[in-house]
Amino acid sequence: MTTNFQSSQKLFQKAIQLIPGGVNSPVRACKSVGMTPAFIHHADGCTLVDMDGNRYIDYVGSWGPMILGHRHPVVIEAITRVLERGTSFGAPTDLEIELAQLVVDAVPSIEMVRMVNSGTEATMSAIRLARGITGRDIIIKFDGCYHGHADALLVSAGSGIATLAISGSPGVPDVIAAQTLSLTYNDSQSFTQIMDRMGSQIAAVIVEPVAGNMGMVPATENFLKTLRTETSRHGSILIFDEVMTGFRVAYGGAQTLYNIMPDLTTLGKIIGGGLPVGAYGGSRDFMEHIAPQGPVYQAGTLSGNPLAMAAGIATLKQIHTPGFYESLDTASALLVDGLNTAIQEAGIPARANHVGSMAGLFFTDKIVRNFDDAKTADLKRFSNFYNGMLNRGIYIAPSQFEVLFISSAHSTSHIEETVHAAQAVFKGLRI
Ligand code: KE4
Repeated sequence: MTTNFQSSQKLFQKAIQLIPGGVNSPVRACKSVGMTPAFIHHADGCTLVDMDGNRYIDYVGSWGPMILGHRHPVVIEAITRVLERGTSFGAPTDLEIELAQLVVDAVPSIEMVRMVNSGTEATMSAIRLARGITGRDIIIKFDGCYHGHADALLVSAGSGIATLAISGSPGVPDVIAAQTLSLTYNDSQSFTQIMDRMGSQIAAVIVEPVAGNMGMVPATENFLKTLRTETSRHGSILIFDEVMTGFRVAYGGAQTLYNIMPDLTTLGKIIGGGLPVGAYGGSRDFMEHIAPQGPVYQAGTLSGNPLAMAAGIATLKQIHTPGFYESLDTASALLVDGLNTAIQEAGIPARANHVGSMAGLFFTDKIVRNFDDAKTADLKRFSNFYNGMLNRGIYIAPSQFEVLFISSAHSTSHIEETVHAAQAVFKGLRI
């Protein structure tokens, strides 16, 4: 049982004097679950330790990058080795070629790739490239999907926007927001109707192939096939935002699970192994539009940073080993089956699911297919679940509209301990 948060609370009081909301990313503030955040001292494997010495089994995994768990030896060794060469040169290195080659070999729709420093930069750049190639302005996204905080994409977004129950953001000019249509996820019919009406004006359609920012909501195969067919028909660019799903749900990303090839793919999280990396890639023909080869501008001081490249290379090499994803899937199924059994025993309206090592838990008895379904979840009950689990040493995302990540560091006993804690907490959530 977690005993005290005194050090974290003292630090939070200092942090809010200096940093907006005391955090450098809103969802970390734990506002939606009525908490102040635990300040983390260190991590190892699947365990986090906060500043008060409380230990947690970690299912946030830095919001996705830590598929190997924290401080995996091969990652630490790679960073340490490259550190001997320096930290940043602002010039090309062999390491960027090595990571680019790993990405090109892994992701079937990518022939060329540009490294950036975050998922936001990746999606923002992919949208600019799509607009540059097509000469069109309007883009389509889907309610509840989150693609980072670029102006064009903060419309009806998921993740922190959904968590804070805000529709978009002040500061995004109406003229910019007006260029973004946000439609219903998994609704092929409404998408087709819009494309029939204005497909020739659509620069790009961007989608999370397995949504992880409204909770975990997989796309139906029919929906993704419709996006592919309609964008091809109208000359629009299809972008799979695989910042979360890339190398997570499969080594080649969700596009290899569905066998549907987007025109552009955005990546992040796992390819940086815990250091800041994003990337966008696609066919040579498309990517050669990017400066300095082509006219579409995009740049970054720390893009391709040697330490981040080293962490990404080590991570991808380590996860591209026989049986890695199968064992992750087994562990994830053990967790989800355990949670669903505990839910049934407690008789509460909730449901867990997973795609590979991305798991979701909704406090609603509806089958969740889109953001409106997700919003039927009982947020108070989620908040009580969150607090109960944290007090039992289980660290999940402080939002109903996020997912749980399982790493190769989560052993069967960690999963069993998690299910045991959930059994106790679910019982306390009975109506
Ligand atoms: P970043 O700019 O945060 O690196 O990536 C933005 C992004 C883009 N696309 C997808 C599918 C994403 O999930 C994200 C970021 N994910 C959130 C968690 N749901 C990051 C956590 C946070 O905002 O602090």
